[in-house]
Amino acid sequence: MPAQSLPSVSVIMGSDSDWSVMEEASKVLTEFGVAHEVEVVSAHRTPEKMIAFGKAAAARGVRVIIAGAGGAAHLPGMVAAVTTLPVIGVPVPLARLDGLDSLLSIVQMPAGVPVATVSIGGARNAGLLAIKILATSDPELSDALARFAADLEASVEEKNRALQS
Ligand code: RP5
Repeated sequence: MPAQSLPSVSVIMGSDSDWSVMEEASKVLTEFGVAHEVEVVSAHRTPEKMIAFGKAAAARGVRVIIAGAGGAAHLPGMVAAVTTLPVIGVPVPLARLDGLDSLLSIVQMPAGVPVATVSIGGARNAGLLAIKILATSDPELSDALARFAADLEASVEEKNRALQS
């Protein structure tokens, strides 16, 4: 496999049912040309896979892990416990409790094992945060983020002008 196609970001989720939320992370990574992988890894249903995955990720060249889960959302925290890589947690909203359960399961990590938690369903921001982490050592990605921010600002002003007219 050529070096440039090795995934820098790993997007994992507790179930394939999380994909409708988590695909927003994959989409923004693709927009920025960031090589990434997508995998279902369940803290409860495939615990041994989860530990092996977390322990091997850094050695495979992964630099950031985005982990989404819903309900009793233990995946981000458990993966963070077995890797030195930064882990970004995405609380996936389920049919009940509107994702508050997922948020609280992910955000209240004990001291020493951080997970950077985004908003409920905030997979796109998780992708952007992963890109920002990679951009600290990648000037091209940093430039792309600056252009992205300028476009965002311009789009707000455009909407503002439409409102005035
Ligand atoms: C969690 O259980 C998954 O992350 C998912 O959000 C939730 C429900 O999974 P399924 O029953 O839809 O497979 O571990």
